[in-house]
Amino acid sequence: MRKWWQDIIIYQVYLRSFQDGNGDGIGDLPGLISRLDHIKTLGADTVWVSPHYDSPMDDNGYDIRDFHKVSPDYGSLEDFRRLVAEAHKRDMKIIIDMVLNHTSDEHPWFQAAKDPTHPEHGHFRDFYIWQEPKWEKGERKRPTNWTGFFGNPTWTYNELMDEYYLHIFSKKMPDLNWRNKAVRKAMKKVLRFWIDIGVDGFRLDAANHLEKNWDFPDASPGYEHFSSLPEHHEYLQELGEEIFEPHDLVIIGESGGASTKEALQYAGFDSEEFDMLIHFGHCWADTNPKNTLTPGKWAKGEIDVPKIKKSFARWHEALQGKGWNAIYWHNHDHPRIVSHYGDDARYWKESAKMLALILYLLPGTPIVYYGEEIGMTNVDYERLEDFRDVEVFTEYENFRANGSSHEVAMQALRDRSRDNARSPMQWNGDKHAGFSQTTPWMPVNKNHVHINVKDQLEKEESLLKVYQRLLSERRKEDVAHGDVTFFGLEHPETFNYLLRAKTCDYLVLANFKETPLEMEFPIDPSGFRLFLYTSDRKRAEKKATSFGPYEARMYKRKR
Ligand code: TEU
Ligand code: CA
Repeated sequence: MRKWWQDIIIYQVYLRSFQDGNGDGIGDLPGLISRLDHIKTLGADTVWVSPHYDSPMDDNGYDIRDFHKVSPDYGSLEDFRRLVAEAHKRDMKIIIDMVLNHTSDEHPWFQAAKDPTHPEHGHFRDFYIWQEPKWEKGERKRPTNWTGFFGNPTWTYNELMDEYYLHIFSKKMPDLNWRNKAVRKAMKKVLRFWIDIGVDGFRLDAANHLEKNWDFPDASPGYEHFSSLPEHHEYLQELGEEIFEPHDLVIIGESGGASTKEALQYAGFDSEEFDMLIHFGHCWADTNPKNTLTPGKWAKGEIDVPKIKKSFARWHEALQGKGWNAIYWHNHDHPRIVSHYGDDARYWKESAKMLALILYLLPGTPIVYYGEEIGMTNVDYERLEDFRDVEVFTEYENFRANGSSHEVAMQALRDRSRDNARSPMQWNGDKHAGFSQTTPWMPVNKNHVHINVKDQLEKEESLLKVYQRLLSERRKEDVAHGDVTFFGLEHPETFNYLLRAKTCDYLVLANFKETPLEMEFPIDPSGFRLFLYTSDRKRAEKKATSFGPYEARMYKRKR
């Protein structure tokens, strides 16, 4: 049976940077409402809004202080209700970001938990994860040597408690204890609150981290002790059964590093956990393990194109006919896709179009990240103080401690930091890019003078127009439910596939790299007409076998 969320096209909005509605330099709900029509014109019909809740903003709202309140930065509950109403009026849906794994340390639950004299301490203490210090040679030590996702130790000492609390993200984001039934009950209440307001679904943040290994063994960084442990599925099933299933919601779970072994458990049609999954299988296919100065995701290396293709192919295969895939290039935790997998200088336009063409004719539910449709690039900041992300500052210190120079550390931030994808939306070429009347909370990219929505709406050949065409084509031909055959998964440069849609077939051929390429057509191209392309039309039309830098073509054949 077909579900409504199989036919949606999602647009992810990073609220803080999308549109300032009241002139304080911060994106907000009224601003978003005023831009719903842009999203609709693009061809998307569902908005995933990053956390809008009251928060001290240590991690831009992923640190929630009050689940039932809208951050004054973003507006009021009234504004939120208006967003839902305005979206529904346009036949659009609203998905909100829900953080289950942790709260802010300023949340009343944690305030009570950390203070033995608080009247409700008894009830709230075990909402979080406390451990006694380890003592070594008379010195107080952390319970384990784990490192969290922002590059810092996962334990912070609390004097009142004389114990450490666990936080796999920043120290202002204590982890909730999902083994505690009262926590699960409290979070269900939160979910119901927003369902009653009328949201159409949730994107569940960091959903595979809910369970921890309470033996607390030493391990560095130790991710395996707080990621993807079997019990987290039980918590998600409980939520699914009691909350998600009875309401006709769409649930998108974020489960970084999830393997296809878990595909059906998460996103199978019979599963009660998610409807679709965000797993990042194709997102960091260009790391360099030899780089010890700025290691891990920070180490930029050669792009492994087969790895990207195989991830799409593997997930497609795992869920085909049995579950549902989300398709996306990136989100607010990654570099901008054109800078990351394309080229944001000489071949900006070609590579951005190539990336769009190869992604948006794949089956599943697409998620377009704001600014992707105009080819927004990584930030151009020269100074550390232009960055905003909590992670940037711990990691900068780590890089310096590893021995990297200031310049090397800064380059790693410009290449890989999450701030790359969080700069203000580039609506036009004005001083603040049409994002705000005043200096934005985070500097706009200088390239907004030539990369912006206004300009691309006026130009027939723009990237934005390609997005519009692709998304409308997808809808018309029911590509979400199409059948894909990948070609040449081992080939280091091509990205080729055939998509069988409702009434026609699409042949997508691409050179993923800058170096020109000779490529044989993987199937007989007779009957196919060129439909979308990134460069020289004449050459492409002739079905030439030579592909220029980042050249991609999409051919179409009626069946
Ligand atoms: O990110 C989650 C996240 O980064 C990890 O859960 C991920 O699984 C890990 O890197 C393994 O690859 C989400 C949000 O998207 C992010 O912006 C927040 O900072 C974070 O949760 C904390 O709420
Ligand atoms: Ca504002």
